[in-house]
Amino acid sequence: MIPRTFSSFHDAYAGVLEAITERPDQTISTRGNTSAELLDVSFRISNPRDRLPYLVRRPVNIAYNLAEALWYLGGRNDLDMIGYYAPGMSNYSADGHTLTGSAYGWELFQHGPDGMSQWDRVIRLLTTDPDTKRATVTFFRPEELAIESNPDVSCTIAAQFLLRDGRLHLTSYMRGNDAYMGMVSDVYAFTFMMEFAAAQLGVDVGHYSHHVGSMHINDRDMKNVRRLLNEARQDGYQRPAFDVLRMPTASDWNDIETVLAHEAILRANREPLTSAKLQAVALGPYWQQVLLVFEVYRQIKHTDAPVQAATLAALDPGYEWLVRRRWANRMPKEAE
Ligand code: 5HM
Repeated sequence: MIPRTFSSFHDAYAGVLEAITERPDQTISTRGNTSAELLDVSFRISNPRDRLPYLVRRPVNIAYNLAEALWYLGGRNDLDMIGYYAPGMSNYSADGHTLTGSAYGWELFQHGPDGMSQWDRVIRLLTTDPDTKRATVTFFRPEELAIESNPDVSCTIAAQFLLRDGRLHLTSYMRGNDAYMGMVSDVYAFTFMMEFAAAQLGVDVGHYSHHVGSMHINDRDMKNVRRLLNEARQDGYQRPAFDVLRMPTASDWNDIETVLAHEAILRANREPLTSAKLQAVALGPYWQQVLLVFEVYRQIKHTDAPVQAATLAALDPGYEWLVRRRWANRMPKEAE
């Protein structure tokens, strides 16, 4: 059995991967993928800010994780932004320009006939009726299955905010989740948005719960998963420890808009983010760090040179750890 509660996603990740590799319910083969599958997987993370795995065998693309969370918060569905961080996303786009099922932000922030979005309504509900059981947003739409060979059917069915004892919890419900790849970015983005919602409500962050009907590992990833588990399960293993970043409670939509505006400049390679420019941006240190990650990614995507030592030196230690390992071949010579 997978333990019900983990303190961090790092621990949950290894626990879920181990359970699927060691005790899968069955092997499935659907839409060109053969996978080991475990049904009805649920776990809770007691500290949702501790939302990243720190594994040398799988240094996550932190630029992608941040970009996806912001792409959602920006209410977007364009392939331009998300495809820059994950070129493979183009396979999910039916028209080559937009995403449908994966564009969770589009579902969250579209305005309905009442002039409000799903997000607006749950924030209002939680404000007026804090004990509500109704603060639910839905992503999966029945029509998605009516489209023949739809490349992008929403994997997340719904998510529910629960405000209890002054803390905001989030529970998400997914029909299917790729435990090796998709789960990392899904948990990252959902917990990031939950922290932003808590800031809007002026309450503490509670716990995050993840419920999945079909949790699976694709056969093509199995070798990497076993190597990763060898790392996490070796005798005396201790995960790298970093101070968990806390989104400032005063964060608001201006921060999101400012970050997205600068992200677009960096993505288009219009202007590098020098330290003088960063200091002039109207953002606090937490959000400046996000831009620094995007600057690292700009240097990687738009130049052939090693990432600048000064940019790395300005990064938060946890981000730096990930960047150095993810793009080891792009680090400056004096790097460790
Ligand atoms: O055949 P199906 O539509 O389930 O294929 C999509 C697969 O992408 C999911 O089963 C899951 O393995 C992965 N996925 C994920 O893990 C996709 C999305 C996009 O909504 C996601 N997480 N957020």
